[in-house]
Amino acid sequence: MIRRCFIGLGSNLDEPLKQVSDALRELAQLPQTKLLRHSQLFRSDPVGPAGQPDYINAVAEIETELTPIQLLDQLQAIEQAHQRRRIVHWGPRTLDLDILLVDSETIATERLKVPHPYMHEREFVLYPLAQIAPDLKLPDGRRLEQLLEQCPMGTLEPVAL
Ligand code: A4P
Ligand code: MG
Repeated sequence: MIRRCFIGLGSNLDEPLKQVSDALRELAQLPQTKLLRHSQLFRSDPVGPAGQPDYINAVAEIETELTPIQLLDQLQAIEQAHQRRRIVHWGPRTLDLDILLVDSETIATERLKVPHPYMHEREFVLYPLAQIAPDLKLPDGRRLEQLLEQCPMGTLEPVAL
């Protein structure tokens, strides 16, 4: 079975632009997986604890034969390879890979919650997502367009590379 998934990428430590660009290449190399497209890279102020560096974020769309848990395992292996330091919740990180959506499935287990619980209110997820999937709907029927209306861009800006 092939599933279409959206992955959120974020980094604010150790050359965030390189962390996210490298991670996009690594997504493309996952087994049984095809990288279909990805957004531009975006810069924004941190959401959460203040005093941490700016973030770089992007969203990627993939097609995969991996199960959602297998995909999570693979993403966590990539995070580990980027020497992610898990210190503070919502704190600085070298690389954060979130599964945003898996087709129109809803998953509510201890290890995996899909849609990602905060995606609908985060400008650094919604605007990159809109670049690659403007007509997207969440499993609960809400349209991306609607969510964007309630989510100002704030400090988010595309990075010119
Ligand atoms: N997990 C459950 N559901 C998922 C999912 N859909 N995708 C579990 C990925 N993982 C999922 O993750 C903890 C556990 O969540 C995993 O072991 C997995 O089993 P984590 O990434 O270590 O935890 P965390 O990052 O400390 O917390 P959380 O809630 O994931 O933080 P977020 O939501 O990732 O937010 N500001 C800007 N501007 N840009 C950012 O990217 N990111 C954060 C982190 C805060 N502020 C930010 C940004
Ligand atoms: Mg996370």
